[in-house]
Amino acid sequence: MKRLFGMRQSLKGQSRSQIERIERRLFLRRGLSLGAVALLSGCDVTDAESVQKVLWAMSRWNDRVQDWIFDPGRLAPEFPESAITMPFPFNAFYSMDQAPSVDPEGYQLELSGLVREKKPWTLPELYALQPQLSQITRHICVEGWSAIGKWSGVRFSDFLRRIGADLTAKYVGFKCADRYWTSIDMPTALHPQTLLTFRFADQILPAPFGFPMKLRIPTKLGFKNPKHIVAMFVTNDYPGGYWEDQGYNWFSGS
Ligand SMILES: Nc1nc2c(c(=O)[nH]1)N[C@H]1C(S)=C(S)[C@@H](COP(=O)(O)O)O[C@H]1N2
Ligand SMILES: [Mo]
Repeated sequence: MKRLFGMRQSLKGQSRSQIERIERRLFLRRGLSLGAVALLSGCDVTDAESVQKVLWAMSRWNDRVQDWIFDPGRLAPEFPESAITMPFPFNAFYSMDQAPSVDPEGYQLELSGLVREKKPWTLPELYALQPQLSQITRHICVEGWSAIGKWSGVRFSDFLRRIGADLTAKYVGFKCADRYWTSIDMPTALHPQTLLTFRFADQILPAPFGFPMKLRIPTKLGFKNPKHIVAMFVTNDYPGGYWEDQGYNWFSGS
């Protein structure tokens, strides 16, 4: 609502009802573009394909609005150690015993796209990154559960600067050892609470919870937090993701 509030300030002299009318009009105009999508597609609700198309368009429109209201300074709540959920729930698109086992010796993080330093990173090099910090936040899964956990690592913004990423690019994409993939918007990548983590509950990330590396984003839903990251790329071409390509809303954040 940043822009609406800005608008409210610039209208200081106006009466409340006038301001409310203007706000309504702004909402209507945005609402209309959504209605127009449904009208233009001439959607026949018995035709699954055109319904699908309209839903996709609505979700992409939703991404734009969420990006528009995203406040890079707004922080997700943090909690004391006593609030940590134990045992912490596991989730993936497979069962816990099928989590990938990544060989720490042979591991290399591959970098590509709009980054200056494309040299791959070994685990000892990643562990040596400074400064390292810990954060206790709530992880929320679309499947209807949430849990509070502690993750430690480096600010993702520090890492992106270190590799000379183009910070004006639109997206950062991730590929994982279990063939999962996802992508996020650059403002979220640069958010101060977005961490590239190596530890969970003060231990090296256990295999099911994302060894060797998980991107922890407390401002986004669980499925936007990739575990077992093996490659990263910076791009202006929409990369989608494993669940996103099956209909989960891409932005899925606050
Ligand atoms: N590589 C990978 N990352 C993933 C997933 C996955 O299946 N593979 N699942 C996502 C989903 S839906 C959730 S809720 C969280 C679960 O993380 P947890 O096992 O640490 O609770 O990981 C996310 N990141
Ligand atoms: Mo999830």
